[in-house]
Amino acid sequence: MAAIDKVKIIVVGDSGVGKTSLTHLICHQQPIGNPSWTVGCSVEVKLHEYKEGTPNQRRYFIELWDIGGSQNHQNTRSVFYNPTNGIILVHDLTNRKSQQNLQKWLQEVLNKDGNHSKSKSFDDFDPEQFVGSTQIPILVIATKFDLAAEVRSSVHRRSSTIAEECGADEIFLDCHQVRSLAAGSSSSVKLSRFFDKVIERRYYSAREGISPDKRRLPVYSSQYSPKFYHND
Ligand SMILES: Nc1nc2c(ncn2[C@@H]2O[C@H](COP(=O)(O)OP(=O)(O)OP(=O)(O)O)[C@@H](O)[C@H]2O)c(=O)[nH]1
Ligand SMILES: [Mg+2]
Repeated sequence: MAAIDKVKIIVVGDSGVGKTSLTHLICHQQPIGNPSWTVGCSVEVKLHEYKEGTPNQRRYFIELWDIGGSQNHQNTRSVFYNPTNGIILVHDLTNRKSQQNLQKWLQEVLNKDGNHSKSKSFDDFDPEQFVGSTQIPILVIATKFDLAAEVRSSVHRRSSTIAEECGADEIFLDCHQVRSLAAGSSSSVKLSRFFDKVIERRYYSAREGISPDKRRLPVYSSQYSPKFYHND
């Protein structure tokens, strides 16, 4: 039997936003009861069917690297970042600061990627530019949807600024509910599409010289107009 290829995805965000709960739900299809703070990093694996339901369907391992968000480990966790094939940015809908901090997280991950040593100061950081140049697929996940009455009641759920700037999809969910990622739900479809994108970039990208499907490579930066930051 042929070996199964894998991709590595980094899961980052502030401590307590629910990264471990989310990772567990994705990989085990059941909620984790009482997660403890992640020290360092914990890796979970999921089997994913790439382009499921098409003649090109193929099985891949998705490695989710759940990074402990505590400030105390900021200096040591960069060893987990390089290389990475995709990034999941997690914020908590009951904690606005955690959303604002995603810009810092993205910068931290991309700076340590090895290709971006000429990075500028935090103030100069432009997610659109970085994402456009790295072409690493990004997904934004907003947790604690069950506790965010305001967001739940709005008909047109607004994506976070960082998701718009990165041209990334955003998923809103309650990590305690299996049905949050039930097969066929819009969240599950978005997640699956993100995994496909990561695999496509890693194994079918033009840069790798094996591109059976160039036309479908996603373009991240050009389709979004520049936006300024705001705090609401
Ligand atoms: N109500 C609710 N609670 C959640 C949700 N997701 C996570 N939690 C809770 O939030 C707390 C922190 O969750 P973790 O998954 O440990 O957070 P983390 O991001 O891994 O934190 P660090 O490991 O410190 O970086 C736990 O008590 C979870 O049960 C959610 O969607 N809804
Ligand atoms: Mg954790």
